Amino acid sequence: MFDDKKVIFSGMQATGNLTLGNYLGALKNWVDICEDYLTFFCVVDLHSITVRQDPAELRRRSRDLLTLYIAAGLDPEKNCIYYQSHVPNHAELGWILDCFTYVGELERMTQYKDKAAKHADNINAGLLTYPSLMAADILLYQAEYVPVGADQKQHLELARTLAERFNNVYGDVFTVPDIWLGKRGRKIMSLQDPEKKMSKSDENPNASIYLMDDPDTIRRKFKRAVTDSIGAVKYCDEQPGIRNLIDIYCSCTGKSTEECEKEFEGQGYGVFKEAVGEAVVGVLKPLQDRFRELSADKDYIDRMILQNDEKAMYYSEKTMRKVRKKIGFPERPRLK
Ligand code: ATP
Ligand code: LTN
Repeated sequence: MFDDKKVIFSGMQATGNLTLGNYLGALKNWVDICEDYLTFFCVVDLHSITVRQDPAELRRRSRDLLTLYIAAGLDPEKNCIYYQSHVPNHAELGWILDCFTYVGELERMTQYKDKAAKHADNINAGLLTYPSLMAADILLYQAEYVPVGADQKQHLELARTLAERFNNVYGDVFTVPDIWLGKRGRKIMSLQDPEKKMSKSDENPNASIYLMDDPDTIRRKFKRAVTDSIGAVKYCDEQPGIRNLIDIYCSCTGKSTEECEKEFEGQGYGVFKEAVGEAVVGVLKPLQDRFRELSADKDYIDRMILQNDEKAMYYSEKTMRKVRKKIGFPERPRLK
């Protein structure tokens, strides 16, 4: 809580091309819920370097991601949209929380295990301590709610544990955050293997819809989406491919599962897949147009970056002053 307003914090990494999963699981929810809260939406570039990055590419992608937040409908005059690396308090609190996190807790994280297996030649300490930095991001702004996809649940639980652990030693310093899962789109699955989540690092380009895919590519990918031989548009466990397509369709159109099942009753998968493709094009096309427009307006984006850096510094510094004092770091002397 700051200024009598509840706080929302979330972030995304600027690595790889964003997918429909990132949009429906996270970004779209941010836009839907941001009203009435004090909000911070961060491009978490410190997190990105746990995996080796090309510098020019990282810089470009980070800028694109920040622009995309705005293109998706987050007004940067109202929502604090900024780069993590511009606010050193993230790194400082990250270190402090490292000292309150047990190695065993970090080694249990499934994302760590997955990434360590994938990058066996670079299992660096940052990959392991990633979740305490993520906790720092959230606790720095006293966030009540963190809108993310279901895959981030384990990290959020650690953030809660660390807030409680710290508060038990030093009194009430941090707000204990809650995960905010959207009603739909919590876990969008791969179009080629509906048992796997849609991921920007999937090697098969047909498995994911990228936010910048052109309309024909989107239509084609849905046409090729893996379904089953049952032949009915029904939301059930036996039909994971169809269930995923229903989730996507409802998420993009605002319709309910029942409405969708009814709409496509007695119709083949071809008609349904085409409709899902059109629904996604209808959502992504305006986003892409707005993105291109904004990208061309360099001054506007630069101004928003500077303005929001200050805002993020202002609020995070409030928390950090308290933390430094509680821990026992010496105050900066003031000369008379
Ligand atoms: P990678 O696959 O490379 O690990 P990612 O696609 O999971 O990356 P992240 O940057 O880790 O992307 O996630 C950004 C946000 O998008 C998070 O809130 C995450 O929960 C959400 N998200 C990612 N994939 C999905 C998905 N398939 N369905 C719903 N939400 C998702
Ligand atoms: N780990 C998150 C990205 C992230 C984040 C955060 C999300 C870093 N810090 C703080 C919410 C709040 C992911 O999506 N991979």
